[in-house]
Amino acid sequence: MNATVQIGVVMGSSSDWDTMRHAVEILQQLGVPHEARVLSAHRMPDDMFAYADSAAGRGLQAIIAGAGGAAHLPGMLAAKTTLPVLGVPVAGKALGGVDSLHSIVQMPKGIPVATFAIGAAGAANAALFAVAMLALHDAALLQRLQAFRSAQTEAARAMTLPPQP
Ligand code: RP5
Repeated sequence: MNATVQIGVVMGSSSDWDTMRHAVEILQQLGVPHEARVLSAHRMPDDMFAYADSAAGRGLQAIIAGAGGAAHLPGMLAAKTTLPVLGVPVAGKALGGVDSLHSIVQMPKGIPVATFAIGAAGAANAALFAVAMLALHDAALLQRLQAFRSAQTEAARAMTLPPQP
């Protein structure tokens, strides 16, 4: 039997996957039950609302939503659910992701979206933030998060630079 999915990772297009896979990889690495799917605010609005309406009832604890351009997916999900929504701006070709960042971060008062950095770092950090929230009530997950941090610290300490002339 599958564990109850705790984190939903959704994105506006399959073209967002190369960015959003960084969130999924973190969740896989830290053993968080999750799901990932395309869910477009503009191309499939009814599906987006159905997803938001059913998310809490299915046991989800947060939704990570990535989109590019006129990136309405995170904000419209947040409008339809009280679950935490973590927004990831995906970089498009025309405006480099600043358009997506502004679309996601400038929410009206009352409907929050936690907005992360543009691109892969934002996707990974959204997943790490979701893990940190879940770890408040999951000691085993907290241990895995701490081990992840320790490994990252050791990797940084082991970094070297090219020989200097
Ligand atoms: C947005 O439009 C998606 O999130 C994607 O970033 C962007 C382009 O989508 P495609 O035309 O590549 O499907 O809705």
